[in-house]
Amino acid sequence: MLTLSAVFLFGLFCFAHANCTNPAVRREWRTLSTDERANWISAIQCLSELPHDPALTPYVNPDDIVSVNASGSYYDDIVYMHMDLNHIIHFTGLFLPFHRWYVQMYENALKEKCGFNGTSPYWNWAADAPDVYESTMFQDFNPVSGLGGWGNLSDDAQVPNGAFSDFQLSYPSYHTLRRNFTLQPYIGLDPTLFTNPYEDANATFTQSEVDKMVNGFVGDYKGFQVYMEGFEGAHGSVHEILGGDLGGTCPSTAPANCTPGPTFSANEPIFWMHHAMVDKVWYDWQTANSANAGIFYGGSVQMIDNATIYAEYPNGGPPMLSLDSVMHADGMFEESTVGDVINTTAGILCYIYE
Ligand SMILES: [Cu+2]
Repeated sequence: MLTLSAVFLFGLFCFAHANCTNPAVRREWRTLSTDERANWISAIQCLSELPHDPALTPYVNPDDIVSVNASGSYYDDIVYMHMDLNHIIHFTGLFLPFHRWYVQMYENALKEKCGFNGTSPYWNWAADAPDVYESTMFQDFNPVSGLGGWGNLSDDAQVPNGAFSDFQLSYPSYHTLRRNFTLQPYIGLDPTLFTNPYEDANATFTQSEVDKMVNGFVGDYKGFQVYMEGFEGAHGSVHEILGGDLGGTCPSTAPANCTPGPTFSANEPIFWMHHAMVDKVWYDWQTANSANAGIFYGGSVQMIDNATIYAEYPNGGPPMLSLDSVMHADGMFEESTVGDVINTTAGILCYIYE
């Protein structure tokens, strides 16, 4: 016979489990031990050696990307999702929730398929903003635990050292990982969108900029997202300052119609640590003021064709999104809603940041 207290205890257990009482703690890359770094890196290399998953089913099929390469790896498949969904996950309300979800799905894949036993690390780029080129992130050439340094500019900016010096990528064409330090990435771009074209990229992701984001925009989800993601914001600047794959530049092997942009930026393993940091800043903002917790606002349609329309809809135009909006997973993972990931210790998530 089930006593009342047994029912109560059982209920309490389920309640506790579903409500994330023991969240994973995401830590900064340089606080990880050498073994922990090697474990993350070897799991990534393992994903890049697993075969293509035929379940990959592009949803958007934009005409500015190449088609699926069935000879690619499982890592390439995950990159391809970001290429396919590019226009619905950037400059729309999905930017923050999709990338939060994407980092978690990636971590799950590292664990389930490749023996990763940690939690997603982040790169605190604010700490390196004063001198990104000389950052310790890019000075660890250990072939097992080091991220490697800057690319060789006489060899298509391919990274010549560290654990990813032979990291094989399939999109937009076969190449190995590239990094090309670019301090002023905005010169020559549309000056109505990039209004400060000579700005140094690292000026936009300093600690004082992070503080401005975390402590500002109280109750203003749109304002927070746009400051982070908008033109010359911290998110894009980190992508651009690393250039190469993270900057979405086309490799020399690419077809002539290759379109540079955010699409294949997940080729760069640092992508995941960059987006964990973007997520951390969002998390810090969400927890900085109760008016920020759980709020969401944004449209579903990218509106970046000109400055006038962008000014009205910087995080997407109608139809508007809600916490119930479903995020596409291209057949690779189970689909989730925005509401499933709005809180890192509820829904399908259970982690905090150190
Ligand atoms: Cu992205």
